[in-house]
Amino acid sequence: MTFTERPTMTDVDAVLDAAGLTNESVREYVKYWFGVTGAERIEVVNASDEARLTQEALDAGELLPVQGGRTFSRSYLKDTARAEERTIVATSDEADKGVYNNWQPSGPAKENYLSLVTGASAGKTMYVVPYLMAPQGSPLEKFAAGVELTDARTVVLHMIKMARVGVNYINELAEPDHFVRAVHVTGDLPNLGQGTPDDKRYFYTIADERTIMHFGSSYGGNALLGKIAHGLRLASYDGWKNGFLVEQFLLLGIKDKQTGTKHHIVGGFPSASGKTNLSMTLAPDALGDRYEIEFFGDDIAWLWPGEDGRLWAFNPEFGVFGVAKDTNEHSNPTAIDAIEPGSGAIFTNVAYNEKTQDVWWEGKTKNPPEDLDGWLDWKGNPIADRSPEEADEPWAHPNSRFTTSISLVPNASPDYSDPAGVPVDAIIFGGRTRDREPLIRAITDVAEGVYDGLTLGAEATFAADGLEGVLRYDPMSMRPFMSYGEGDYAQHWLDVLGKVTEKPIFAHVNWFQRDPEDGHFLWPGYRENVRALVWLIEAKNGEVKGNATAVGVIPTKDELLLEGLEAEPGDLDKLLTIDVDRWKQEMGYREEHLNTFTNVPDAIWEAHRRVAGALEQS
Ligand code: OXD
Ligand code: MN
Repeated sequence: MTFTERPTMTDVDAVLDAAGLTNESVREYVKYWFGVTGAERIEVVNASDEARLTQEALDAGELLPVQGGRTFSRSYLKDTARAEERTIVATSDEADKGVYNNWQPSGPAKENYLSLVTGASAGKTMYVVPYLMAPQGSPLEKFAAGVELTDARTVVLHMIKMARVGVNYINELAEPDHFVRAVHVTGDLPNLGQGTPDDKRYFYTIADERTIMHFGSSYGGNALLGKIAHGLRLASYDGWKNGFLVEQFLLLGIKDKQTGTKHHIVGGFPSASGKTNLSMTLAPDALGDRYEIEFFGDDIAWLWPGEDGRLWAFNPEFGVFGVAKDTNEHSNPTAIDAIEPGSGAIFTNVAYNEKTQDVWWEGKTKNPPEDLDGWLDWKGNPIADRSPEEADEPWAHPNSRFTTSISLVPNASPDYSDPAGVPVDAIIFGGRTRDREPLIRAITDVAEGVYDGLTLGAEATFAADGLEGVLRYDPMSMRPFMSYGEGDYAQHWLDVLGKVTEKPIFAHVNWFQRDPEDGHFLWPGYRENVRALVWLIEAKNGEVKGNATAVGVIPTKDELLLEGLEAEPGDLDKLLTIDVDRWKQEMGYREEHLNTFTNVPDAIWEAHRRVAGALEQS
């Protein structure tokens, strides 16, 4: 039920009644923000509204049709990625301030937000999107319920794919007031001064009040509040206070078809280090008779110590919001299947052909389509009209995305929605690095594993961003999502794992090592990466011994399953050794990095000194 004139509060009650939204706390919250934002209409959303809302968005020109019942949206051209410098964690306690969380006191933050959004949704519909960031019935369900209020229909459509959406998820909360209040107001995008000193965008997480207040974007992590603002940033604060971990981790399973056993791996990778591709991978053909990879999630894991003494995990998301660039049959065949005609996928900021209703992005095929007729770049400009100077500009935005449902990924695990979660056998980290990091090094000591996660980093993507050989550190791949101090975060990791009696094994992986002479990649990557993961599981189970080094245990060549692998034997030798001098240099950078944090636990410094001492002796 919608209104053409701004409804009175009585009418709002009628809308909420008609939608069957009975949770009194939610109703109050909805009415309060409806009053503040000045929206003209109000609508409560369930997942079953997807087809109707899609049609409305197509009719309104917010979405364009893509062959096979899929859709395409183009965002405002200065609104194409998360704005980390505009993202703020606010609480009432200054002790929550960290290096990365842009902490502010919550009082002024809330006041500023109110002034920004008062009347800012005039003329628009306020969509009420009740959601759950967990499989229903999970032990962490209490922390997973939320209600996003948004004035953007495309945001609603993304939320329906990315989260479990519906009134049923919030009507019967054990504690009716215990839900995340997630307010999203788009604002007047062409007049927000993006990137100028007068930038009006503010993305606040009021962590200790479980409230999210975002203004000034309708893109991705800035706007799909269930995913990043709640599912990662706010939930990690909840986890700190309530004994669980929330990380930007993939989650996958390896099934051994011979023995019938399953093992589960979670892992953190800084951006552009292949996390989505790894999470959705298949076993290499040569190992396919023996192993099957099951997909659970490409971006977020919640982890907790179970009563059985193991570490358990689930993916709180319901969909995949993947970077389109370089997604193709070779790099990520299961993603390609999940966005085929009939999938209902939504593409954002890719290149679009207005005549054939096709989409394209860099790396989808080796070369762009030859016939330029109808092709528009992500900004909507015809490719055929480009001047010679513009010829090399990408067709798609580098952060263009596809959005699809986990259930459409062909190797989605039958257990991905199991409320019990799955037990975790291994925790891996992997930043893109051209040297120093071997293919895989396993770490059994928990403090050394946590230390390794805290010193995770990747090479700056462009040489100009940083010094050659110096990493951009991204602890546990949580740098943009840290909600409290890094030292406390490290201690929390130690505390949670301290409760786990069957410890997962840690490992650091690197698929990107290059030959120092000619720069070629030493490892073929993609599906072949599964070989390193199988070795890791065998190492955890004591089936292989490897070679001990100062920085962890590295596989011997015989232990890796190499059947069908196309790699130079010499390359493999380089991948399975440690460059001690480079490592010693790295230890100095690590020390500087850890010194930027306060309250780093002694156990972490001891781990650092142990590794440094072992390197000195190698
Ligand atoms: C991200 C994402 O921004 O997953 O990290 O979308
Ligand atoms: Mn992510």
